[in-house]
Amino acid sequence: MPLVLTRSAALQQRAEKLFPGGVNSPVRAFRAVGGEPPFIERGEGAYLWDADGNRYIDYFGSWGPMILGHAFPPVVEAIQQAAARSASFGASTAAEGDLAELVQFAYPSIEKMRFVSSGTEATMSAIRLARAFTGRKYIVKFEGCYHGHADGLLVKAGSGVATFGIPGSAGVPEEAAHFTLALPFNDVPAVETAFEKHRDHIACIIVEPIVGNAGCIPPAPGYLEALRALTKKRGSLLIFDEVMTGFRVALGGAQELYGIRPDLTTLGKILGGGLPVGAFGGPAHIMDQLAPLGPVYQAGTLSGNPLAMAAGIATVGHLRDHRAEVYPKLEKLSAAVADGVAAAAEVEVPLTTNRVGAMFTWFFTPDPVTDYAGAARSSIDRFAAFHRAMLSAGVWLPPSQFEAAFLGTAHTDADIAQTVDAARQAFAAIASKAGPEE
Ligand code: KE4
Repeated sequence: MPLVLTRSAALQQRAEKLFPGGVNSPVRAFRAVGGEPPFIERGEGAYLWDADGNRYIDYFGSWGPMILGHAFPPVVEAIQQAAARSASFGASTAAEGDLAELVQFAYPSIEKMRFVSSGTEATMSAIRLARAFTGRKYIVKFEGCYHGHADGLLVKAGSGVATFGIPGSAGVPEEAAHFTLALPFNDVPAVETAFEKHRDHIACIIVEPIVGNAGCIPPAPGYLEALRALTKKRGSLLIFDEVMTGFRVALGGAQELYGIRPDLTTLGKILGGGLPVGAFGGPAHIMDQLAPLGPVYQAGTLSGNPLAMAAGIATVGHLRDHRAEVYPKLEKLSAAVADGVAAAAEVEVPLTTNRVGAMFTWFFTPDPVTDYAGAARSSIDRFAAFHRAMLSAGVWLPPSQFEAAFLGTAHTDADIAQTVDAARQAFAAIASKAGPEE
């Protein structure tokens, strides 16, 4: 049954007069999946309600942060209490140290850190630091990985850049992208060749250790170890961009899961419990290159904002204290929904499912997806039809084939059953419309 989106449509009409595409971030526009984007009015636990009162099971969680579910009471209370003491001072507060100590508990590789207000700021700053520390200019990233929208990183990027099929972004002068080498993910020889060619001119490799921005693509066995060995051998820094994987696939992110110690780590999303927080960190001898101690400048008016710190402390503190039950629960529920939907597709629609813990993607292709080229072979039309059908059935999925879906601790077995049932009906409808060639 089609969704009633009367009030959302009116809000979208107004929004398009105020914001390009009616949105404050491109991927929210639903351009890749068609239909009008519902305007969300509130969330609670695993659910969202839109402006017309439609309820959705949320497998998106604000692109990752809401791992404890929406309006998690300890987080709400922490923000309210902090707000009553004023929202911002522009001066140091104890809360920054409290959250930093929680980060250090989960990420032993982070001796010192800096809080910023977004993942983009975290990766941008980490790269500037790596270039200063090594005295080198080139950086290596991977096709389909997205590290935010800093000029030098919008090269063969994932997420919205892949969703809209734009090679990079207008407005980025070639000089800004010149020192960015974009290589295929899960391809060790490509990295070896890049080092052969650029020798000791590569400052760092920045990688999503589990790609989420091309859809979910796990590292091949030994791949991360190879990146670690190659960067050590060549004197380059290894930056794990754990903005998405941090606190998601394990309390200590991918570096805990795979036992790899990067030189620098970037964090975001869950770190702020839904409020704007990013962070970058690593060994003190690298981090102390930052002003006011060293020559690398990096700053932010709202860095370490008291409300954001309060939300982060409540979120990360809960994950730390309850990690023994949280992560096994996320694993069980995520396996159930990922495998359940895959099984529902079996007879109707070819599907490849990639999952690591509570991040997963159903690719509309029968072939394995181990890099961006593989993800790009998916049927975007079928994904769009699936997304629309699931939305109508009250299931909110990321509006792009090149994004990961997420689960949180508020999801229940009943939610999973409803989701799998909706998928079964969606696949039947897709298969009935498909021609023999699809
Ligand atoms: P932000 O600047 O959007 O806070 O973080 C950038 C970023 C950095 N690194 C990784 C691994 C990320 O996933 C992101 C942001 N993720 C996208 C969605 N996959 C943000 C959603 C959006 O652009 O609206």
